This record gives sequence, C-alpha cells and structure tokens, in this order.
Amino acid sequence: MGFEWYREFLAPGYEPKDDEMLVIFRAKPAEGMSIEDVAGRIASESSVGTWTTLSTLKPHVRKLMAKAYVVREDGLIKVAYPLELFELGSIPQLFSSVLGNIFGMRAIKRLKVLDIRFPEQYVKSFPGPQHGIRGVRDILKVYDRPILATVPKPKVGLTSEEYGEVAYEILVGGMDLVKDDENLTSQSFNKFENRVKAVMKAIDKAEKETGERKGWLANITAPVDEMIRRLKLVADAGNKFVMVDILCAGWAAVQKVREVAEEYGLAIHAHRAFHAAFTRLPDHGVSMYLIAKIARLAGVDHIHIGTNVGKMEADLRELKATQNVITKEEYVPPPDDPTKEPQKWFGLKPVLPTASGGLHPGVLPQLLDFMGTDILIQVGGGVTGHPDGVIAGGRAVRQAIEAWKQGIPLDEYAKTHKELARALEKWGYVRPE
Ligand code: CAP
Ligand code: MG
Repeated sequence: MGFEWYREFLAPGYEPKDDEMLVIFRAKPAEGMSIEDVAGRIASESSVGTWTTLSTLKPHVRKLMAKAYVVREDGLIKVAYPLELFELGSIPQLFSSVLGNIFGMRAIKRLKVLDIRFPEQYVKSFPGPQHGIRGVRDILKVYDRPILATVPKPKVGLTSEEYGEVAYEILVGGMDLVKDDENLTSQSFNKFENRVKAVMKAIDKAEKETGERKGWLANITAPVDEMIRRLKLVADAGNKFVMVDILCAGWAAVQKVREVAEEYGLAIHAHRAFHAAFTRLPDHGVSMYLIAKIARLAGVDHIHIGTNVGKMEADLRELKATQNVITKEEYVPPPDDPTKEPQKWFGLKPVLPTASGGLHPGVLPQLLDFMGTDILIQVGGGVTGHPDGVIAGGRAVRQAIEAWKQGIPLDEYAKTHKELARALEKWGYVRPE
C-alpha cells in the first residue's frame, strides 16, 4: 500500500507568490524513504493533509494545499503555503502549523526548520518592538557605545537586600542595567516585591551618584496573570524594562506581555533559555535565526543571540545573519546561503542584539570587532568576579570599551587604568568554556 497521495504536494519548479509563507527545511529521510516522500509528507502534514486520501477533500480545500517547490537530494526542501492557512497575529498557531507534527513523522529521520519568509500581510499583523534600538538608547541616553548590563551573580541565592547592594555596585561601577538571571523570579530568599524595592533604591542612588540613567531588566517570567501583575509593579516603581524567558514562558505569554507593555511603555528583554534544546543540532530542531525573527514579530526590544567569544556554542556565519535579520529593515542573505530567504520587515522596528555568556574585559575587543557597538553586552561573572570587587568590575568593562574605541590595545590602556589591569591579571584574554 503506497502513500502516493503525498506526491500531490510536490510542485517542482513552482514559482511562489509574494503573499505566500515560504518555509525552508533541511530533512533526512528515514530508511527506505526518498527525499520526495519526505517533502510530500512535510507539505501535507503542515497544511491540509493526513496519511491517506479523504472523501471530504473539497475543491476549495485543495486550493490550500502547500507546495514543495524545491526538493534537493542534499535534504534542502522549500515549501510554499497559502497565507489563508495561518491566523494573522498568532505565533502559537504558526508553531502548530509548520513547527509542529512534522518533527515526529516516522518517515522523517531528522528535520530542521531553517527559515520562514513572512509575507507583508503576516508581518503587519504583529506589533514588532515598541521601542527598538533607538528607543532603548533614548531611555538610557546612551548612544556612543554598547549598552551594558550585569547579572548580580551568583545566579540565585542572594537575599533581596544583598541583591540590591550588588545592584548598586554594578550600576555605580558603570553598567547601565542590572539584569535578573534567567532562573531568578520570585523565590523565598528574593521575593519579587522585595527585589523591586531593593533594586529601585539602588538605581536611585546610582543615578544620583553617576548622573547617568540606570535601569533593571526585571525577570517577570511566571504564569501569565502573575507576569502581568509583576509587569505593573515594575512600571509603577518607575522602571522602564521587563525581562521574559520567552521560550520558557511561551509565545502566547510573550504576546500578552507585549500587549500590556505597550500601555506602560516598557521595553522587553528576551532571554532565550531553553533554545539550545532545539537550536543547537545542525540537522534537527529550529534555527536560532528563525527564533530571533519570530521574536521580532512578537515585539521584544532586545534578544540574546550569542557571541563569537563567549562560553556558549555559536556558528559565526549564523550569528552574523541573525544579528542582521533582527536589525535591518530588509535582510538579503548572501547568494551562497540557500538556507534563507530575503525578508522585509515593513517598518517593524529593529531588535537590540544581546551578547552574553562568559564575557569579561579581555574578550570585549574581539566581540566588538565582530558585532560592532549597536548591541547590548551582558557581563555577569566578568564583573561580579573582578578581584577588586564589583565596582572595579564595571569600571574595567567601561575601560576595555573605551580602549577599543580609541584603538588602543588593552595591555597599553591597562598601564594607566588599574581596574582593567587587574581584570587582565585574573582572566587575561581567555575564552571561557
Ligand atoms: C551569562 C548568563 C546568561 C547567558 C545566556 C548565564 O552569565 O547570565 O544567561 O549568557 O546565554 O546565566 O550564563 P555570565 P545566551 O556573564 O556570568 O556568563 O546569552 O547565549 O543566551
Ligand atoms: Mg543567565
């Protein structure tokens, strides 16, 4: 009993339309299956089909069938979908369609979704970032360098009061933002309400002493209603940022937070914890590149995308493509990259790329050479682990960035800047792992 019905979804040579959703896959067939068998199953299962022919398949439903228009022996598959298959404005339904069942089909041994080209009508059904890069810079009045954040390490465990003290030192030492760690929400030792008070007190004191604007990436990750309650607490306290572990909270929650953040003018920092469960393997899962694009639709203002020098795994070509696709108005992939389609954003604001993970002053020049300065840099252990304390840690980061801006080697600059010298003594130029 063959399943030739799937072949009705193959459309080699089909020219997709501008208003169609285009999805790019890399697939590996199971034993005994051809790449055509796999392409037909992907297009069927993610659009209107199932495993067998149907007596109920009406002519008007046939028009909604997806078309596999590129099917290559190397596993690259491109499928065009009529936009009517998707609910405008709903990220959960996008996942249920082209990021759902197909990963589990027996005929498909491995499957990675590499990119989705979103057509104009779909892009415009989302709010995109409220502030964008310029807006975030306007909040902090920081224009001539990367925006800087530090997590008060240890990741969790400090009491709210201890946390507030470290937050003050981080900010007075020169960082713009204090950032909650991804697993710090509202534990018994650091209840959210208490942290609001402690951090806002630290911000107030640091702003007065430095004359600089300061802020807090407040991790509101929790069940949705509680996230909204915490968001309002943060806004009422006068802070302009919230942070969400977007993949742990889920896209419906992210869209709800974006909706309410609009009313309070809050910028959203997206942490991507959990992404590596499905982005890391080259042949199975979903690309971080696509996750970042979806986050731009959803409307986060910053998102972690990895670094070329940190403790986390990163493919440099993918990292640069991801940085470009979330910051440019139109991203056109290099001609030798068949895994991506050109993407226009139709006015959706850019998202601030966040570099984090194992960073310290000694690696910042290489980071800035690769990613430039229109980024947010989070330096956690690299500040709170400075041999002379947290304030010195912040100063060392600012010194390393100033040295890079002036084209002065860190060793040279360290001769007249002791905090940087002490950071280099402890960590040198090591890339943590
Ligand atoms: C970094 C960090 C961030 C990672 C996330 C951590 O701390 O706070 O969560 O950067 O990875 O918990 O490890 P350090 P990514 O600065 O002390 O390393 O940015 O790749 O999503
Ligand atoms: Mg963290």
